[in-house]
Amino acid sequence: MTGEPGRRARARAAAGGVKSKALFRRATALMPGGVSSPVRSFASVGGEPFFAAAGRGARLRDADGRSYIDYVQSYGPHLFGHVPLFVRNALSRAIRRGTSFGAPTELEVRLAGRVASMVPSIEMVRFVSSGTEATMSAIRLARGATGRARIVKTDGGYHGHGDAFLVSAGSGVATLGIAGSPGVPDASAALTTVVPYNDAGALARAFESFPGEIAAFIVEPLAANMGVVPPRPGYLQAVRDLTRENGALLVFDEVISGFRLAPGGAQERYGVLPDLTTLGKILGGGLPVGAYGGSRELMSRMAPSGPVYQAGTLSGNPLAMEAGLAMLGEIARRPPYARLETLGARLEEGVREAIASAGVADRVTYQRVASLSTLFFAPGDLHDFTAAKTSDTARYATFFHAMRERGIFLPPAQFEAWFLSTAHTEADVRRTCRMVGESLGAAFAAPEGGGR
Ligand code: HOZ
Repeated sequence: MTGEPGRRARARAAAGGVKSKALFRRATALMPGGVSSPVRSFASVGGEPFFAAAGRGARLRDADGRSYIDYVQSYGPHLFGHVPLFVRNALSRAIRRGTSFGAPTELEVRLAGRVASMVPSIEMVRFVSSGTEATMSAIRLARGATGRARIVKTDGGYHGHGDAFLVSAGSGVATLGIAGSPGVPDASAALTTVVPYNDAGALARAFESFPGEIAAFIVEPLAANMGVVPPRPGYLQAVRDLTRENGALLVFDEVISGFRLAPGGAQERYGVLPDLTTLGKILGGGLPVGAYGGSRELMSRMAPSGPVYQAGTLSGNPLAMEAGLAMLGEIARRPPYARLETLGARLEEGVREAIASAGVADRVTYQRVASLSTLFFAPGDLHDFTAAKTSDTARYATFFHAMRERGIFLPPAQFEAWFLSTAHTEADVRRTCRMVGESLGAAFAAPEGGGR
């Protein structure tokens, strides 16, 4: 899929495609907000979403035939772009054998072996069907193993939509300005303590306030659901030491960072090992999958080896396992990290030049780690969610639409990451940087950002 929108195409894009509009009308009558996950609705940037028809490599085509350079990449699974050939081949092999069995398969054993050999802290793993399921289960295990009920998470940290995590959460929760969620019982929310990201002192104080009560501290080692906010030097080691000293487990949510920052994820990149790790996204190569893992001793507490219960009809689904094996196999055969770093550095350089040329360096910050980045409409180095939230989200909305009209699909929300894949080309990146320049102009032309 190619196609660079000229002025006419841009005008069409601004108006929204006819087919997407019709689909959205039907969808809103049948599904809440017309979507299966809130961020897709464009609720925080205004306007109507386009409907995806097909993806290939770095490109996404919408229902009206318009093509975008895609930096959403399904929010992370597509490390090699949409449907790389090796995933397609693996899936066509797998589907001939069956879609789900309710019995264990060799595929699970092979994928578990790969995960254990790649992720430094994992000896045993349990497969589930989503990142949310992985984090919910990891916390249940942490509570079961420690006999404690309280968990600590970070402000703006997002760990899926389990009750325990919908307290000061990032991602779609932050985007929609929802503090928590009706339906989460107070008694459940009361067991979650929130501390700022990148603040080990605050975690130390939480341990002082609740001595002997905290089962686990769960954290994205590289925060990517408040936009991309890297850990400060020493932060991850400090929380490792604090959890150990206080008899609590450290849970790294690597649903986004797993296999993306290094074969062993953020724990390999930063050299700090958690007790439990949650995985998803890349692990399933675009199919619904999640996993959690840790030491043999800890994981053996899960049923049926141990008493902590968790189960799933589609867990270890053979199609997802095949796609996962294909992804991790490709990572082992052709490690993508040097290429992603080169592309990421080019993108960063170009975006920084665009920011400087637009004369908005005092109002915009670009933060990047490897293939993950965010352009914040706020100044300075941002270290936590309080700082990230100072972003001018109305300007982000105008910027998002200006980029979309120019054929670049960014997350329709300020507090999400841009995802690069190995399928993006240098030309894609150059074009993106030019469009960033034009779109910053549009965003700052409007007195208050605008949105739609
Ligand atoms: N959990 C994804 C990363 N923030 C967003 C996907 C979604 O909420 O639909």
